[in-house]
Amino acid sequence: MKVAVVGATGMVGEVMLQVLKERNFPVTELIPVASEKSVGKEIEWNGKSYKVVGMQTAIDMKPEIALFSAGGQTSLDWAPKFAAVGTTVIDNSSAWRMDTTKKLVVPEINANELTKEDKIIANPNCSTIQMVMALAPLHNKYKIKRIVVSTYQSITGTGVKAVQQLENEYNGVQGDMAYNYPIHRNAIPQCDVFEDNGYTKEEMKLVRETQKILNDKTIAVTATAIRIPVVGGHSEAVNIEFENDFDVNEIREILDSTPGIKVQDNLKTFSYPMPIYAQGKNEVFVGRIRRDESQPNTVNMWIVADNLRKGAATNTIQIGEYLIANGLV
Ligand code: 11C
Repeated sequence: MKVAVVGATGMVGEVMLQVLKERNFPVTELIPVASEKSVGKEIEWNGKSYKVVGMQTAIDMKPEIALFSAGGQTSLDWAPKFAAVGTTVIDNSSAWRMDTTKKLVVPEINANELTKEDKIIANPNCSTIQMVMALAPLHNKYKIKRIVVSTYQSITGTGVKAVQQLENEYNGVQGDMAYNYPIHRNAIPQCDVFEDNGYTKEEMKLVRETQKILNDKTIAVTATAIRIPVVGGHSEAVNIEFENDFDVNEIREILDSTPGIKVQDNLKTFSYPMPIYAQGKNEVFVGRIRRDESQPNTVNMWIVADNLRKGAATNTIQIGEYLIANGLV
């Protein structure tokens, strides 16, 4: 496969290149693509050196697959141009996720919706992916009525400027701010911009994308998204009310046997997921699974994943793997 990585020099782009290599993605020709200021730069990948090219050059090379992580506007402007030359675009931005003509895919859940005609495929938001990974098998078994989620999100979700801000504050150095406030020793109750209803975009992504991926608009979701000074991944405290009753051990068994999920839930050994250990891993980690004793048919759990991996690069590449395995590209 001729594979373009659009946004190759960005934070997610770099992880995409790493994951492509780790998973032996069948790349015959790699096309690293970035904005004009990075064009001509050399990058090393899998023992070879590649020159970064611009968008139009990449389109002229007609890649079979383009993995996009270059922001929403870039994707709106350029993904259709790749699609027009026959490239299948898998896009990591929010640009196409809620477009009713585009699929929003977590391969373990709904890759079977994909067809050869899908030329622009949307990758969900990181905080949504890790949550629905744990919820989908439970929804199938017990039917979810309502989800209350609070997130504790890594600064890597904001990008390299935020990582720099934390480092500067930690080292007592003045520098550019990615956030309106200090992030070191802080928790900021704002991820992304506010919508008219008083929720942030990140919170509303958890509502809308969950309903779309689980293909059920009746699921009620309410979210609070918090940025914390952590780099390894996003954590989520999730309260789930089902239509039907459940057994907590059965929930553990269902999650444990779901591909892509690892249950870490042993109180005797203080085993529970944490971002410091999720960093660099492709799985979604689930623990602190316990019945909500305040109301019927309700469970609490703690879900952690590396937002740059399963939340972004790994999920995008898994979509590509599915397309190839099923002859859809
Ligand atoms: C964050 N979830 O951690 C965001 C980053 O819609 O793809 C990714 C934004 C997106 O702030």
